[in-house]
Amino acid sequence: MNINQFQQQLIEYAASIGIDKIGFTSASPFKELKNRLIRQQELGYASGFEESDIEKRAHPELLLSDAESIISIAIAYPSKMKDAPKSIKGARRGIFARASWGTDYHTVLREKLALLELYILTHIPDAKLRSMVDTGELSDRAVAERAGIGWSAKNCAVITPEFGSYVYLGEMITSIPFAPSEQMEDQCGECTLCLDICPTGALIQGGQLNAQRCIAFITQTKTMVPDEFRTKIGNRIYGCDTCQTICPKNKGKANLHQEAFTPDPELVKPLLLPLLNMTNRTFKETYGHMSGAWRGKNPIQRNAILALAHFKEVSAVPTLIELMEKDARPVIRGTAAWAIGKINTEEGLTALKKAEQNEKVEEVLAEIRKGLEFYTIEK
Ligand code: B12
Ligand code: SF4
Ligand code: SF4
Repeated sequence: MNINQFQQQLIEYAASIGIDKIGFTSASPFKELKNRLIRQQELGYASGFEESDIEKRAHPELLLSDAESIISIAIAYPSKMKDAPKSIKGARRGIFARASWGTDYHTVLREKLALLELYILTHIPDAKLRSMVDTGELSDRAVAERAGIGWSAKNCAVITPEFGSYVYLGEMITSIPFAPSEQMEDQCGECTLCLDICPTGALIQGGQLNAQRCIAFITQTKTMVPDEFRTKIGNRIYGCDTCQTICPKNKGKANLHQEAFTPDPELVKPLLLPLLNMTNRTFKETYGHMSGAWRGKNPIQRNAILALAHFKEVSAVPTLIELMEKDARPVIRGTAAWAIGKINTEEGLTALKKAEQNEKVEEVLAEIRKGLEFYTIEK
């Protein structure tokens, strides 16, 4: 088997099964990444969602014996939606970030990687292979950057010249000595638009994120949203795209060709009010196929309450009062209390005063009092 010839064949096969970009790198350790991961942890900037074993993250040879190379793949996802419904008074809507549009990308990329594995094994039966997407040990971005898929940009994303930053990444460690692809030059230059626009100042400097301040992270937590972020979250109910939508390298990159990621506008820009009373079962049936559903319905409902507060949606007050009085989850009761205060109706004031007498959980009581404070501030 001529490896160079097979590599070319593999590149062609990848294109034929809908992989938008493929690159190759050696399986040597990711030394710079290792230092960076240690530093991020020391600074308290990590999210906690990433693999905690830094050795495994930096050393592909620990994940596959005889590791020689890593194949990196990128699949583009859309930045534009057809027939987006309008968010209007009385019918306010939230927004799921683009990375949650259509079918969960983990499913799509894993299927493509499984096909690639099959193809390789039919030609090289004794090859050792190990694929991963997002939830694996490796840094998908660090692999993609070294495999020439794109450059590591100031907004942290790996940006491709063809599809902008709107690409999902995955990889396969292999025992085959494929030739490495050429790395790409940084193309951010002097631009700092993403750093300037980030609503929470989460981008500390080009390429460095404090995940604890990043709205994409905050929308996925299960606790009360810290006060300073409650208004900044806007109507985002999952993820945040702001540092990508502002990026000039994404201009004109609609990426509509991957059908699996075509969004259902009613699902990715859903009405907020119906979300609040959704059962677990309905949530799973309706949103279960989207990547944004991975943390369950609770964070989505909490974020939907914050979005209604953002719009000061008066018609939501009766439902919010019901949640504050009856919901079993303290985070939902507390967030509803805060939202009622923010929306600031007379009906809300009466309900908050009553709740102050009845609520037993200290964390929720604190939110009820914050809700009441809005009446002294705003009237
Ligand atoms: C944890 C995590 C998060 C966390 C933290 C994000 C972060 N920036 O670290 C949170 C929840 C905030 C998050 C948010 C998002 N995420 Co995320 N996330 C991950 C995950 C699981 C691990 C990332 C990680 O380890 N970060 C730690 C940092 C230190 O490493 P890194 O970003 O992986 O690698 C880069 C840096 O280390 C840098 N670097 C290394 N050394 C040095 C040295 C210097 C000096 C500098 C400047 C940089 C530098 O270069 C590497 C390559 O770019 C990956 C999947 C995976 N297994 O890799 C997906 C992943 C990074 N996420 C992804 C996406 C799409 C998103 C969102 C856009 C989703 C959304 N719309 O809300 C946002 C973007 C937020 C942002 N600005 O980064 C994609 C990115 C695709 C791409 N084109 O880049 C990934 C790869 C998932 C996937 N398989 O497609 N995510
Ligand atoms: S995803 Fe949003 S909050 Fe996070 S760094 Fe980008 S703009 Fe800032
Ligand atoms: S907005 Fe500018 S600095 Fe930020 S990633 Fe895009 S090109 Fe780079």
